[in-house]
Amino acid sequence: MKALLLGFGLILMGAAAAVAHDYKAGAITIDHPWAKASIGQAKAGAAYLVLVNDGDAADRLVAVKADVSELVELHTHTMEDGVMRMRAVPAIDVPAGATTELKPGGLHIMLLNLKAPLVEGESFPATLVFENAGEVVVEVAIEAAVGGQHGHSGHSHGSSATE
Ligand SMILES: [Cu+2]
Repeated sequence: MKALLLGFGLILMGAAAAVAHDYKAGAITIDHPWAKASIGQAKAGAAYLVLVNDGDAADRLVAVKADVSELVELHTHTMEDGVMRMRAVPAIDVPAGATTELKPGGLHIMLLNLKAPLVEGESFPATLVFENAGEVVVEVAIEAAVGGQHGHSGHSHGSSATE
């Protein structure tokens, strides 16, 4: 019930700014998958979403499949010697009873070698693969890349996917 009310609230709040949308995979709610619109001919993009695990068991997001790019990786940001760096992670933990947020400057879904620029206002399907909950297809909304000081706009990794 609480989750239902929360979801309703998010819909009300999101109505003006963006289309709120969420999906279910077992006990996991996937809230508002979105990706940054491409700037120019950038070959890399990033997608974000919120994972709410209402279940009693931990799960893990182990892969994401999407046709918009040749490669899709799970990434995190770490601070090394005062410099923000990205690195690929094998999975993203989704602890029981917790909310895991993928957001600019943190965990994200990396889209490498985009086949075409991501256009604001459009969307694309992506398949999330959970270790326990299985696969779920979500529609990723492409939104304006606001706030150029964080996320991926500060550094390029289009040609160095293994960094
Ligand atoms: Cu990345």
